[in-house]
Amino acid sequence: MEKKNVYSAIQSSGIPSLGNYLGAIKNWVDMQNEYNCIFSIADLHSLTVRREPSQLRKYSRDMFLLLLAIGLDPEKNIIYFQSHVHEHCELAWILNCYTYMGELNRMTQFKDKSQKHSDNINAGLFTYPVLMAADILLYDAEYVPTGADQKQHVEICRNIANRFNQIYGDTFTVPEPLINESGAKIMNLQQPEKKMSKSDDTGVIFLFDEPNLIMSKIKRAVTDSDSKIYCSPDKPGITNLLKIYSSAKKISIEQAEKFFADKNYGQLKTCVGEAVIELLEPIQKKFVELQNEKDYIDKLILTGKQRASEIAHKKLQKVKRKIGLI
Ligand code: AQP
Repeated sequence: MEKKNVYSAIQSSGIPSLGNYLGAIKNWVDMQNEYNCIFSIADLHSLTVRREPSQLRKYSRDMFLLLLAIGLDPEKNIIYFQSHVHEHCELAWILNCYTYMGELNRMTQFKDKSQKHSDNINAGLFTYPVLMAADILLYDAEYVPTGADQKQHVEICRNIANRFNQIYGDTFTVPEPLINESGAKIMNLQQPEKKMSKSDDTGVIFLFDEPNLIMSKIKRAVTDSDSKIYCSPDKPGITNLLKIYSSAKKISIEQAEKFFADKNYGQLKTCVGEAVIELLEPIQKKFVELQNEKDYIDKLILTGKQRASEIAHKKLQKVKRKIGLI
């Protein structure tokens, strides 16, 4: 049986957070044997917020190393930088002409990010989902593994693909989101009603945090005045810690609740801290090793670009033919 295609991406907008890891990239590793996987570092998406060029360069390269450090095999998977494949921008322009302002206006991420960056509400922030649709549709992805926050963007991608297919006949594969429930939305440790983001200043665990820092951030996590450990909408802090624990330990939420039933908040925090440290330590070690392999990494970056470009080029040619471009 032919393997199905999977596409996913991560912005190089900072040091990845525990949310990015548990909600998205950890699942990529689990998928690499079963699917044809194409993973990109969405450096163009990262431009929607102003960045220091040297910092963006560093975050982007570090992200590439990190994807290898978490266990993605660069031969099995196509791993590349979005900006290395110009077809993404070309297709995004075309798809802009098949996307309605009303659809984009409904995107909650646009609303959230406009609030967060009120001094720079640029058109890229608004059309972000169209570029994301181009990313996915270029590679005929059947599945898009993602955190719950990106579900709406996959929905709009499906709408655009269906609309295009209806007008021009079968052109794009219509993708489905794949959301891993236990890590789907890891919340900020200081504001557990808000998702953890790599660009947050506080309440975030970064994948390169040292063990002591991880433990102290978890010890300072906001909880509540009750003392019972279970998941509930009125216990967002405790629910978040249980989610982190169950996802890090690969157990169900119910198993985590059972394990902590007779323990107190202090014990919960220590166990969560230890689980996260145990999860991240081997990744951090591998990342440091890869930093010393510059030539090898440069070669992989080039190979990723070539492999992705080949697929993207064919698809864009097809689209151009269909819509009547010479
Ligand atoms: N808190 C989260 N819990 C679960 N999954 C999450 N993801 C992000 N935050 C969480 C998932 O990580 C993948 C990569 O995300 P991205 O970097 O492309 O964009 P984002 O969703 O905007 O991530 P951040 O960390 O919030 O970035 P900034 O701070 O730059 O805006 C996606 O699959 C996402 O769902």
